Amino acid sequence: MPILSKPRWALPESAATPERLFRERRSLIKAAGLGAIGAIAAAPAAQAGLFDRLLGTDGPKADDEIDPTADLYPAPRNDAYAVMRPISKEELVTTYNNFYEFGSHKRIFNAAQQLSLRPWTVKIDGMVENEQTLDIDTLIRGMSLEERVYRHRCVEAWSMVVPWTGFPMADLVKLAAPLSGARYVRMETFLDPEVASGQRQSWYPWPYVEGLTIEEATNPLTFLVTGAYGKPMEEQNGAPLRLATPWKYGFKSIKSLVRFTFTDEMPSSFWMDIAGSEYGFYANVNPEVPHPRWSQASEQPLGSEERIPTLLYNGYADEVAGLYTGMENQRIYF
Ligand SMILES: Nc1nc2c(c(=O)[nH]1)N[C@H]1C(S)=C(S)[C@@H](COP(=O)(O)O)O[C@H]1N2
Ligand SMILES: [Mo]
Repeated sequence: MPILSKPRWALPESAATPERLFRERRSLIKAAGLGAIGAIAAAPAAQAGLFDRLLGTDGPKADDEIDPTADLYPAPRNDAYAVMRPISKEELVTTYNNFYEFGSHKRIFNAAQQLSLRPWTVKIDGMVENEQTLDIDTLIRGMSLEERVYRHRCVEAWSMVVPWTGFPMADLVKLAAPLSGARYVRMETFLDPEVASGQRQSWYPWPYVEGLTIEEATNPLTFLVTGAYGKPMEEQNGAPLRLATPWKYGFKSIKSLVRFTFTDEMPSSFWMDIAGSEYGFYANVNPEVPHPRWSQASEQPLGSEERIPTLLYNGYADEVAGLYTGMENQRIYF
């Protein structure tokens, strides 16, 4: 992940046209060894649908229509969470992704369509009164969904602004009813190497794991996301359930969640296990604390050619700075 050499999104808007996506699908077809079809690929873009079918996918929006919770969208927007920046283009947010389960590059949106979103269960266990395994649709329908526009700041120094739909994580914590000794929540992504080619790369410590303190998990800003842009979320963005902690670097926003474990021990995480000297537990955004290998002073919004200054706690200091008072000597910024 966190190696930013030549940002592909630092291209003009025109580079993200459907035509460009079409060309990328063509190269995917070739990569899949379908050389003969590659010859047809010289045909006009009108044929894009044909190639989509050959690939067994209709692109990023393939299965919105079969989502059993689709009727819940769009959810009412909560205007308490506004951002003084333009919302990122949906076609960028759904085609430029970090999701190592499907590859360690940004163009995983086609591969991610392989992820089957139903049936999907979410397990709540550990130090709780109510251990349970919930069907995702029961969970989502049991919550009151709202839309919030959030910033997202990747540790690689690109950023985006996304209208997420979801519910406060505090509501899930309430459902779990943690025991008084529980201090952290450990979260886990699905594990299925047959579907996720990245998970066949055994040098990574799969499954992807992240953690929060209970205080962080119950902060009103901490959001469990089920949708984006007024629809159920796409696989590549972490469907059917992902975390959004917008004051932290993006790798904390763990995707495609299957498990929440309440514990009295600070959990390690996927990136802490890979490179603990570069990625810590708290990972709060701070422009003054550089990554060991690059500056965090500024960032490049997706689809923009101009860099903008990065803000302390990614602009959410009012909401979250209080969580860290008295912790100045700890590694809270990476
Ligand atoms: N399971 C899982 N969750 C993940 C990642 C990942 O590789 N696997 N990447 C993280 C990183 S580094 C970022 S920046 C965001 C990217 O979210 P997006 O693709 O929706 O923009 O997802 C985070 N959540
Ligand atoms: Mo990231």
